[in-house]
Amino acid sequence: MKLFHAPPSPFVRKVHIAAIELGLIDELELIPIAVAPGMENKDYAQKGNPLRKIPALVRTDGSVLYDSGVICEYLDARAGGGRILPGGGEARWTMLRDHALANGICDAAVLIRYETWLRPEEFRWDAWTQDQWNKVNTGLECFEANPESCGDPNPDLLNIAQIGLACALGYMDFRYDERNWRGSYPKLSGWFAEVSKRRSIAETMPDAPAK
Ligand SMILES: N[C@@H](CCC(=O)N[C@@H](CS)C(=O)NCC(=O)O)C(=O)O
Repeated sequence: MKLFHAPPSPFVRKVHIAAIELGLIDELELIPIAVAPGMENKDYAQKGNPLRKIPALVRTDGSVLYDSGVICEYLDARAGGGRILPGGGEARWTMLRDHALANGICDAAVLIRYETWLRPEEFRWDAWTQDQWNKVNTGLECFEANPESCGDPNPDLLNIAQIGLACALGYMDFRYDERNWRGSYPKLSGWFAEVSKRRSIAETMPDAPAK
């Protein structure tokens, strides 16, 4: 299978981590691609994701899956099912909700990056950016206040919500280190320190500054 990939993307990283956790990483070929709003990427729009967003997964039969949550569910099913998210029951809904919260934090953080890096300075909208920061903060506050949503940082397998949260915190470190999120969220800080010792997290650090 081929995974369209860029190390800085928290969404791509989520799939990468899930593949390592599930023991499927050797089945994935990482195809580097640069994406950003405004880049045409016509070929990728045809062969990958028509929305030109990453990740997209090309399966062995040539069919394509996106977005990151769908790909993670597919990998889970391929690894037997019920491994990084429960196959059913109340626990599944709670975990999908927590995953959506982590994903929303990533969405807001990535949009801020586009606003402050890509958009010409004269068109920037400060109130909008502050609103996105508010979403990041209230999302992180929710995890900080609900340790059960973060879960055990040393499980046999990370679950999809934990993977999403680790990607959100990793993206904060990568793009917004100066904001020192650890000072505001001490429980998340301790949780992330433990989780970061895992192979899946350590090997997928977004260390390349260019997108
Ligand atoms: N909901 C999507 C979000 C993917 C996403 O926004 N990826 C960013 C990279 S971090 C992207 O492809 N941006 C390019 C664009 O918006 O044109 C997912 O979970 O896969």
